[in-house]
Amino acid sequence: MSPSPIAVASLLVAASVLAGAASMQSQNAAGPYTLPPLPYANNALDPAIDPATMEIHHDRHHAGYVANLNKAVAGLEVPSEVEVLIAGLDELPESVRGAVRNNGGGHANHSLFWTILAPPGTGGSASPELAAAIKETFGGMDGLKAALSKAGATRFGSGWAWLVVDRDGNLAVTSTPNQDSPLMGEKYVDLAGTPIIGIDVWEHAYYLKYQNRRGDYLAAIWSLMNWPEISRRYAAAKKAG
Ligand code: MN3
Repeated sequence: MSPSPIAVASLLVAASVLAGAASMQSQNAAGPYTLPPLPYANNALDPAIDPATMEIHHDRHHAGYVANLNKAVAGLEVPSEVEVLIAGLDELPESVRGAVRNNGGGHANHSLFWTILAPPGTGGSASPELAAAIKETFGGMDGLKAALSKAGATRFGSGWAWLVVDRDGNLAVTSTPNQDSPLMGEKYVDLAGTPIIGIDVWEHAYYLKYQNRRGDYLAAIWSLMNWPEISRRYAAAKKAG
C-alpha cells in the first residue's frame, strides 16, 4: 500500500526540519563566537596602516583567535559576549582558562581595536564629557597621546596599550602583555577596568610597514582615533560603573 499524500508531505516536512537542524548544528560547531567584519575597507586606514597589514591582521590573526576560542569552549555553556566571557575567567574549568585568556582576550581586544579606528580625517572629536576627563587626568589631548605612546613603547614584547575607565570611574593609561585585557580583573592585570582605547603593539600590527619602528606606528595611529566611538564607550562605561 503506498503512503497517502498527507503522509508524504509530513515526511518531507520532517526531512526538511532535520536538514535544518543539521545545518544549524554545523553552524554551532563553528560557534559560539564569530569574526566581526572590518567596519571599513582594508585600505581605509592607509597610509597610517597599509592594506596588507589590515588584511592579514583581521582575516588571519583575528580569525585565528576566534577559531581557537571556539575550539577551547566547545561543549561548554558560555556567555554570548566575549567581553563577559573574559571578565569571568575564574568561572571556567581550569583546563580551558589559559586558552580562553589568550584567544578570548585576542577576540575581545581586536573587536574593540577595529571600531576605535577611523579613516584619516574622519575621526571627529571627543564628547565634552570625555574631553573634560582627559583634560583633568592628562592635562589635555597631547598629554593622553604621550601617556598612551609611552605605555605602548615601553610594553616589552607583545601586548596592548590601553585607556581605561577604572573601577572608580576615572581615566587611566596602562598596558598588558600578550592578549590580556583590563576586563579580566585585578587577578590577571595590573589595572582593571573598562577599555575605551586599545592599541595593538604586537609586531603583526605594524611590522610590514614600520619594521622595528614601533614609535612611528604609535604616532601614526593617533591620527586614526574614532572619537565618537571612544566617547560612546566612555559614556557606557561611566553609566555601567
Ligand atoms: Mn593583533
